[in-house]
Amino acid sequence: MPSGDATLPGVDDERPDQIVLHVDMDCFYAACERLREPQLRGEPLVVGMGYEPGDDIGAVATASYEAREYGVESAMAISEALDRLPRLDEDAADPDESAGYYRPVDLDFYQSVAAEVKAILHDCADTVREVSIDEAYLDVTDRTGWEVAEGFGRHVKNRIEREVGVVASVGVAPTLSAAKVASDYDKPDGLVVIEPGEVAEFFAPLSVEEVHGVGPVTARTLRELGIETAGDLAAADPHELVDRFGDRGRELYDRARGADTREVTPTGDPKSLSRESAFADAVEDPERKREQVRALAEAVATRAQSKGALYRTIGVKAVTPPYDVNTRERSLPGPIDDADLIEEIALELIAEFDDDRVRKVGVRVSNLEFPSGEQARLGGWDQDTEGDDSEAAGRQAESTTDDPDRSALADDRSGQSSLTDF
Ligand code: DCP
Ligand code: MG
Repeated sequence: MPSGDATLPGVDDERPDQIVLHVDMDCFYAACERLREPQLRGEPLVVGMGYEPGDDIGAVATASYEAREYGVESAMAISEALDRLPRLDEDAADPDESAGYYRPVDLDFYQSVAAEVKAILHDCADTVREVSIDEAYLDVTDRTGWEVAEGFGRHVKNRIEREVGVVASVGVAPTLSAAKVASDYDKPDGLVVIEPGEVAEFFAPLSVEEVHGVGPVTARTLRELGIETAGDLAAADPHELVDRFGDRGRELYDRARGADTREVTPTGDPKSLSRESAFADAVEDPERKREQVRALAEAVATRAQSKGALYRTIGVKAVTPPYDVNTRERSLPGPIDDADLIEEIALELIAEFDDDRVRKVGVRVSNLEFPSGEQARLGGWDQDTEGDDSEAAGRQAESTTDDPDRSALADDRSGQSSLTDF
């Protein structure tokens, strides 16, 4: 829920009761290649997607940190990478010092390595949220304490390195977004702990791009407003940000202050499915609200059906100015899959707000069941991470992934999308 203006930066919105560990492997595909070709250790190494040995087609999937020194970056064309870092003639008697190794992507192998890492992570925490092939959040609240959190982080890092042979960067913090920033802060081979109460302070000097949800377009606009750092963003007038960016402005402001009340939810079955949508201006006309609710109800029903989900609870959300989030829900005697009923109940529930000015409406189904067991198989180490569907709630249009972090990259394209939980 959005925090009030009176909240001290970061303090009340953190969850000091929660210890989150974020793990992100260093130059993961390159690290995997080095497992089977140890002679590549310490060398500039580029792993190319759609790359064939000896060719100059494809794009860089990742580059070792040695290759990054030459300006080679993920997603760069291989031809461009070759301009910056020529391919080493591996048969030459006298190898060129300023050339590098190139290897094609072998996803099956990387997935087998990722599975070994994943097994260790599950051993180190009860709740693990896998967000991509090389990245996961762990809730380690019950496994450690703040006094010894650094040691715990080191233990996880050491186990991965010793048992699998690849290096992870680890961040420990009271929130998911801070843990992610922490793991990235001292890459490669990083271990950074941000303690409760220190998140806003830690964020302050970081550039705005580091704030969860700020893409290049938003960053440019923020710079035009004189906002360069997360600290500038945290100190900005939230109303001005809302005028400029809609609801997202408020969310970015909250994130810059370190506010993040999300919990680590396991990969796999979502707890709820929701869709929400903001009006350009607050709307009073009940018919316009109903129209929006009908569309959202249909979208949620379709979504639930595609996931094989039955639901027992149907809810709506109405955000009234300035930022009051009102939710209403109704539970049914048993689990159902009935699009008409979602619409009917959602319309009944939203009627309570007929006379209110409403900035945003949402529809949600919860108390989910997956009778076919389909979902459990879908939730994997890779991109299909629906565990916390709330993050996807703001994006009415389907995007390629519901992973909170990756989806945030798309924010610049999604206009008035919302990162808020519902
Ligand atoms: N990847 C890809 N294409 C991209 C980005 C990443 O194929 N545009 C693949 C290759 C990476 C892996 O995903 O090895 C993990 O992505 P990361 O963003 O975590 O990048 P790395 O692990 O390679 O490097 P870092 O040390 O910065 O985490
Ligand atoms: Mg990585």
